[in-house]
Amino acid sequence: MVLTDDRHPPQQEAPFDLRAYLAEGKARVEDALDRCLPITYPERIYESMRYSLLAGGKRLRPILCLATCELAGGTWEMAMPTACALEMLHTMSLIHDDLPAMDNDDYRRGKPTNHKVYGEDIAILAGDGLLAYAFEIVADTTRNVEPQNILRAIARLGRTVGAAGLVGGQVVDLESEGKSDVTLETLNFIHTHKTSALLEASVECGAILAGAEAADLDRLSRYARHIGLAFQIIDDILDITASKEVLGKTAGKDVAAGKVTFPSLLGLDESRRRAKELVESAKAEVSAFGSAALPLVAIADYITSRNY
Ligand code: GRG
Repeated sequence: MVLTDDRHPPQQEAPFDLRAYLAEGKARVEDALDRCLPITYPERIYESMRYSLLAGGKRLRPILCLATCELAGGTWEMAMPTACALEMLHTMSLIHDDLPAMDNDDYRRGKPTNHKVYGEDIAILAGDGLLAYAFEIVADTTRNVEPQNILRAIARLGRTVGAAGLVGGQVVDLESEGKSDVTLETLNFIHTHKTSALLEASVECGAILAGAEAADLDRLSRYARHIGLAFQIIDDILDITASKEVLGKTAGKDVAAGKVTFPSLLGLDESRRRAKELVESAKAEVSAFGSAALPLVAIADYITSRNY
């Protein structure tokens, strides 16, 4: 069944309480993450994995996955293992990104980075442990979902973190370091692969698990691509305008490293304008879902209004 219905004009919407929605999503995801990764022998690696996984963060990726599963006719329970997997993959990428061989950062989610606490060797392994566990948890604990849809979600996650996604984006980012002639096209490649890819997978996996039709999935993919790029543009802006205390990570790193970013290429005002334009395009994509898309519409707006 295609979920959109263009025959009816949009109804007057009831106000949607995004703050309560995000708080509930975050609490449910954090409870599931806490329960799925108990400390066992060898304790140090589990402690290191839990240190970063349970360090906070907005939990935007898992919440998007829960939201699209519900939009497509499923439940939060059906999507919770995949939501946890997305947060594990995201956390893994942050741990590895912060390593001295990559971005070399000391501070993340308001705390010292994983390698600062556990050492580089354990931090690498904590990332690896989270990467592997993400796939195990989806395959092992997903309930009330068609097996072929679980397989599709697993494949979607694999494509997202590999060379076609996060790894590829990170490689081009590393290659671009210290270069002043990085083009907007290259910057778009980096951002769509490093950042948008996981947000896109979050949106798509929820809908895949609920068995969404191809046309609905396409619409959701386009929504995700727009919010993913907007998210990274705002990230670039916040690196310049926000403080370390608010961000929970080192501020001003891009400028200090001479990194080419959206604000460095286009200026702050034009970058903000582009992010807003992308958010409007994202909202337009999901408007045909009517009130079922209220969480996605509100999350799109939140992306440009967030301050961390
Ligand atoms: C090892 C398979 C493998 C992949 C890793 C290191 C790497 C390849 C990719 C780097 C990806 C990366 C760190 C992108 C930055 C994405 C980003 C904007 C992170 C900040 O996300 P928020 O603001 O953070 O949602 P919180 O803390 O709120 O979750």
